[in-house]
Amino acid sequence: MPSSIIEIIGAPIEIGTSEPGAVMGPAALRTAGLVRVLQELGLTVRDGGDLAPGCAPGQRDLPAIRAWMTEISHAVEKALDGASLPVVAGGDHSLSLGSIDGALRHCGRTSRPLFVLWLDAHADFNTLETSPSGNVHGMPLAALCGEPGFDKLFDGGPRPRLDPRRVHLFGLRSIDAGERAIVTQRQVNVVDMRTIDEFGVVAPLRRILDRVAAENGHLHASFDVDFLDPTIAPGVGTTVPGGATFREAHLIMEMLCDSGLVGSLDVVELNPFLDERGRSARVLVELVASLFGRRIIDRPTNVPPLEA
Ligand code: 4U7
Ligand code: MN
Ligand code: MN
Ligand code: MN
Repeated sequence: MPSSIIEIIGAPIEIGTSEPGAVMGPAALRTAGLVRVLQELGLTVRDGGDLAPGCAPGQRDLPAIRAWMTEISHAVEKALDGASLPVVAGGDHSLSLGSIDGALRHCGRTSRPLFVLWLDAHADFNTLETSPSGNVHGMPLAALCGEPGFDKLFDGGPRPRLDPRRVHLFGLRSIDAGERAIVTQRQVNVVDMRTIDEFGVVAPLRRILDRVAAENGHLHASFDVDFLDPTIAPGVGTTVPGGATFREAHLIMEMLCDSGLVGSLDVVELNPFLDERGRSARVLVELVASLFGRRIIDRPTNVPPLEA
């Protein structure tokens, strides 16, 4: 890992979704042991608690979105500037507007290209025009990549743009017609579930990691709970059948860990109100632990290692 200091940033928002409950996500992740498992790995964890921009609780208008995104962006940028690794605990996926904006600002100053690994059933590439729902959690990538119409979501002033060709959607299995056209036109990279069925997760992920490493990039991983199959993670508002298994997700986390490339992370869309006895929160904490170095044993055998 690039940094052994993890900074937990709670972003209890559900401003981008019509399904109430995601606001409880950060609390559920902490209850499931997010901080403790990382400390047990020997990492230094700073939990600054939940962000609280000065808008009223439950406020859902544009000024509230702007206030949250500015706050999240600043927190992520500051953590990265201080050589910590920010983990933004959501909260719905609109929070990535802030977290990736912050990572872009940091990367601009360090002259490293930002890559995004978007682990999600959805593309989240709708614009205000193409969105069938009007929910902002289905739009963050379009907004970050500079599709038109989004300026009102951000505070004024110049803002860095995410290069869509450095975005890697992974686990895709639900895409709307309008966003499909944009994803294709902007040459966004896609590893959909069909690809994972055919090749597994290892080969497609290795290609992505090799690319990031070759360009000395900063990798921002954005983990939407609905990337996982609903049978293992029911606690999310937008379940789609046919998602990643526990073993696939776990292996992805271990490969990300081994790569040492992940510089920032979102854990989003957990909806404890829809969860079953904390199952989804617990699975997420297990996966985060694997991403940050938990392994079964360091050297599993004394015969020569197997080659994949
Ligand atoms: B999530 C949807 F129409 N595409 O835009 C939309 F299917 O952050 C769903 O990935 C978006 O969970 C899901 O509303 C957003 C819909
Ligand atoms: Mn850095
Ligand atoms: Mn999402
Ligand atoms: Mn999703």
